[in-house]
Amino acid sequence: MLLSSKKEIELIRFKKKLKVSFKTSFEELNEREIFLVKIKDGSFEGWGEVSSGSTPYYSYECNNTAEIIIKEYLYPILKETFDPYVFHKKAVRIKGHHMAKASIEEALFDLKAKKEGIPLYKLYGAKKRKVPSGISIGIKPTIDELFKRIEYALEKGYKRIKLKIEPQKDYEILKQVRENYPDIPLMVDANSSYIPERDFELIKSFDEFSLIMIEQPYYEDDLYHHSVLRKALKTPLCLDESITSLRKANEGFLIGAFDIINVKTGRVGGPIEVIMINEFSKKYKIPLWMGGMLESGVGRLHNLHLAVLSEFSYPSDISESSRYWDKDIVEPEVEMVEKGYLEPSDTPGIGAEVRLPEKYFSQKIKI
Ligand code: OSB
Ligand code: MG
Repeated sequence: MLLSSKKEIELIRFKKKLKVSFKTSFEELNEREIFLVKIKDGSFEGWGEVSSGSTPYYSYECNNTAEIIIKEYLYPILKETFDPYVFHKKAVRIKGHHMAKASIEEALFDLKAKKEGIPLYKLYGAKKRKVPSGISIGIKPTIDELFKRIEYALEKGYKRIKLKIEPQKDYEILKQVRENYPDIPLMVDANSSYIPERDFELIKSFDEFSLIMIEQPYYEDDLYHHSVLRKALKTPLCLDESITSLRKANEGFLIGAFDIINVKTGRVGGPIEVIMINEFSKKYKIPLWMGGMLESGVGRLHNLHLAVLSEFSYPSDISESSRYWDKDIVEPEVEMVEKGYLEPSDTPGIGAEVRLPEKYFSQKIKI
């Protein structure tokens, strides 16, 4: 009896080596710091992931800020409730820190789904279907290394290839890629590294490459210049960093700042906000797709259960476990169910067991 009433939150951090280094316009990573939260209620365990990574270079959040927010401000809410909907409402008061909030909300939903014996996607009211899987390729030092990576992606059956770009590492590279691969489904992601006053014409020149979309060229807090660019571009414009909530999706829609949204569970603050953005997008016919943050299997499985929501149409950035790690921490690992497609499983919750590495840093807090 005593044991089964045991409530606890555990914060787990460890470094994990990436199989292939990943360079974006903001950093180069050879390993990723994984930050998991586990919430225990009796014999049930819910898992969530802080998707920020260790640096505040993608957005202002990082694992250290998330740890403070969880311990100082989210833990007190957990003392009041384990209901993810009530938790969400009470956490609204905390400004920003969406990745911290999302990790707890994910763990609470995983816990709830496991208690009810159903997979997460059912709890979200989604229908199971196959989600087309895409891959994000980092900036490479040579064109041959980039071609090798493109060959890998094509061989594995990924439904679209996203190339990371930054000023100077863009036009010539894209030209060579298109000369060698004229027909592959291709897009680019600039991670807010272009400057409106300087790079407007340069970005417009990418129109000649028949890209599916251009993702986040300008600063994350600049919806206005994206709306100016969108009107001048033939290629659809997709926003990632800028869309931090349903409110921002609405604001961006009203001023015509994007055609497509890359939805990330962490960036928007958790599953409930993702579901609200899905409803909004249904109403205004905005295409969505599920992004990624190089999460471990825990975060990616959460993303996968949300990627089956109705408005998610373009291939996701959820790739197989083997694209990131020698061995993922979930069992079974994330694998394609058919060439180029992923599908959430019907096992309760995220649908996998978590296998932590031998060494990790852990803090347990009784609730
Ligand atoms: O901008 O989409 C991004 C990874 C880390 C931070 C930002 C981004 C990315 C990716 C990789 O593009 C997506 C993934 O495979 O998880
Ligand atoms: Mg992006």
